[in-house]
Amino acid sequence: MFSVFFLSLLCVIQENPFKNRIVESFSEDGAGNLSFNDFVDMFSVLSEMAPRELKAIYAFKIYDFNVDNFLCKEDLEKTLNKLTREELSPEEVTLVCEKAIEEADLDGDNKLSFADFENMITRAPDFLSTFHIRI
Ligand SMILES: [Ca+2]
Ligand SMILES: [Ca+2]
Repeated sequence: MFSVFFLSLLCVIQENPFKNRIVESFSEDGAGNLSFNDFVDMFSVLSEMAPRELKAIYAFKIYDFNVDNFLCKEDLEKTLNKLTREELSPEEVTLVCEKAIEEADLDGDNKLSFADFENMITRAPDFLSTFHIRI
């Protein structure tokens, strides 16, 4: 039973442009060394059954590349570049990220706190339901 979980998780991670970030985010030491418990946590968050709130917390952690607890323009640019596999021009990436921050930034500090991020997610209802394969 567990080996099926394990293999399906490995497939998801292997095809995923965020695999390094995912593993780092879930490792307790932050350096990508997963204990067995980290691994179980990672599976439960990435599975389809994970609660919405938990997925949102981990999505935020994964996209917060410089780990300052905010998603700034640079974090979003990195995210977008990975998601689009660099198909967009740098100008397009910047534009999309600026617009995304503008729309979701509730307190106007030009970066997204977790509350802002949750606001952004509610505008894209299918984001979390597909998070298990899309991150
Ligand atoms: Ca950040
Ligand atoms: Ca903000």
